[in-house]
Amino acid sequence: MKISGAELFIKALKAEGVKHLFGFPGGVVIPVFDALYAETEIKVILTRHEQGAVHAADGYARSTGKTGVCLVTSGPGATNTVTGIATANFDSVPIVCFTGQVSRSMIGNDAFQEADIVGITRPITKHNYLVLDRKDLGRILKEAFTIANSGRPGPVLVDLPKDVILEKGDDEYPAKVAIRGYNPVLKGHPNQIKRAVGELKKAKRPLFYVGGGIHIAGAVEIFRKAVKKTGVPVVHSLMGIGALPGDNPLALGMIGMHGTYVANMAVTYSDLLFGIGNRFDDRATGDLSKFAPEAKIVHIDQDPVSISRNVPVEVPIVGDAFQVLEQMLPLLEAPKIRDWLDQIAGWRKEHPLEVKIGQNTGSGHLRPDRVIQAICRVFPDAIIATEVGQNQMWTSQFFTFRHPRSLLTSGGLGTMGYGFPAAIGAQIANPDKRVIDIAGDGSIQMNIQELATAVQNRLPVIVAILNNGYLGMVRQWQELFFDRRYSSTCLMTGAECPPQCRGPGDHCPVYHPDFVKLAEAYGAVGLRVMNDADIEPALKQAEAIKDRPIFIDFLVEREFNVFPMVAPGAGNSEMMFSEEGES
Ligand SMILES: Cc1ncc(C[n+]2csc(CCOP(=O)(O)OP(=O)(O)O)c2C)c(N)n1
Ligand SMILES: [Mg+2]
Repeated sequence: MKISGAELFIKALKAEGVKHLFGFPGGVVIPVFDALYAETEIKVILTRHEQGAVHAADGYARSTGKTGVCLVTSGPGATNTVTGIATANFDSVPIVCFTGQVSRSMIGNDAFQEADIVGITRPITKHNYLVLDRKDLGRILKEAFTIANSGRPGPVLVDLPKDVILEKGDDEYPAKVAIRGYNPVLKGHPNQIKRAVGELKKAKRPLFYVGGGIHIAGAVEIFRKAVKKTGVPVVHSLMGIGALPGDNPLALGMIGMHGTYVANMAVTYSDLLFGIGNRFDDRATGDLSKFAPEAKIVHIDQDPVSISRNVPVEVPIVGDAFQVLEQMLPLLEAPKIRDWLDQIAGWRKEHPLEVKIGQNTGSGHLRPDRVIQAICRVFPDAIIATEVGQNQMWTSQFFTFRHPRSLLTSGGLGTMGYGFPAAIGAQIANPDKRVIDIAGDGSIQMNIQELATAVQNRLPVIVAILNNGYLGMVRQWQELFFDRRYSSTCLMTGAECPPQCRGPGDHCPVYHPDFVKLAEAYGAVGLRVMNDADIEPALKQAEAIKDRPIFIDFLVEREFNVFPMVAPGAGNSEMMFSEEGES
């Protein structure tokens, strides 16, 4: 039977089990949206910006492991996806992004709304395609879904010229494709596995160091078994959060720039660092010459390119983290590490990451750490998204994550504006869970238009804005390294401000925008919290609302910093700590 390209597209989505598609229409993709018009199996979620569509597909994918799908038009629609695609690429998130393209005869003519999106996204996709022949469409669609969610997952872009969308052709959608040169290795090499097990057994100061790959591979449960069997303590990167419940005694926390003292000390003095699904990224390693100087390194990773890229690895194991751990588990033995565990307990006591009650810094504003701890008490099992900046780091420090895939955060690219649309995608994928975006007042404004998407779809996403009136993380760097010259980081600036302001004071204008009114204008609920005593009641009020998004504007202390901090260029053990009164 002959069907149009658009009809084959719908057939492919159904065959792939796609239930939700995040999109935004435009001229060349009208026929595709038309084919979706009467569809009941696939629900189209109309976002208000293409960046929102990609982040929503990303949040959908990260929270479930399923492939997120989006569809946008050519030209500006396509270019608006770039940040979302780069975000997903950096964090290995499976997405298939469909873009419309001008008709084949117009490509290269500077046609209306033409953009070379395949050229633009080549370095930020796992793979991308421009479909130039209708007879290739079925195969390309199958390849796109296969590549996105196998091996090390990532975004795949498929650019669909308008005339290919319209052209009638065969209706075949292959059940399987063999892709030349693409064969992800899943099982680890048995000899390497034996070597790794041997190193772990004889180590005196071993550490597991896990990254996002452990969630992607669905390896959290088996990893927890490995930890139980060996008694080896665990540190993680930002993306590895949730691999071990944060309150497990062997969980030392995050390493790197805003890692815990105990994790950074342990990594510095370890003699065996056993990496699983991590990248040895610079935010985690600090100065490489001072990173784990005494450690032998074992590294399990799906992507051979990640191995020995930043640090030399003694025992490389290419493979899927789940499958490798499955091979390894029966062989693992517990090393004798009593002294090491005692030393770690000592570090933990020296600088605990805890908040001292009753130490407001004087301005009467809330402490962000307490807000996050309250969110954790009221919603211990929620899926948490974050924006980027201090809000993100405080969340990693003060929310106790217990479940895999429960933190959605832009780790590699650090994309402000990611959290809210990602939370929307996660809420659609997980209607029975509570999804909370812990946001900064700067970041939330980058995709604020998605409030309309959340209201329209009756999504009870909670957005907890840690409103400090600053692009706080940049302001923190200015405070610490640029003599408090707060250049372009205050979000409250008005005509009444002194030139070259160096901090908040009586002169500050009122907050703007008014997030409560803004939420209400969209048909959401807006709450404002200014006192400690009101934090939990506001969260409980939000908990009771199930049919609308809720913005909670937490007015936090304006100049509160994230500590400990490894200054840029320093080694992980060279941490800066807070001033008096902060923890
Ligand atoms: C799209 C984008 N632009 C700029 C930055 C640089 N940046 C990192 S953190 C930050 C401040 C974020 O401010 P806010 O959202 O208020 O969070 P806070 O640090 O105050 O919690 C900025 C500007 C970024 N990460 N992403
Ligand atoms: Mg801020």
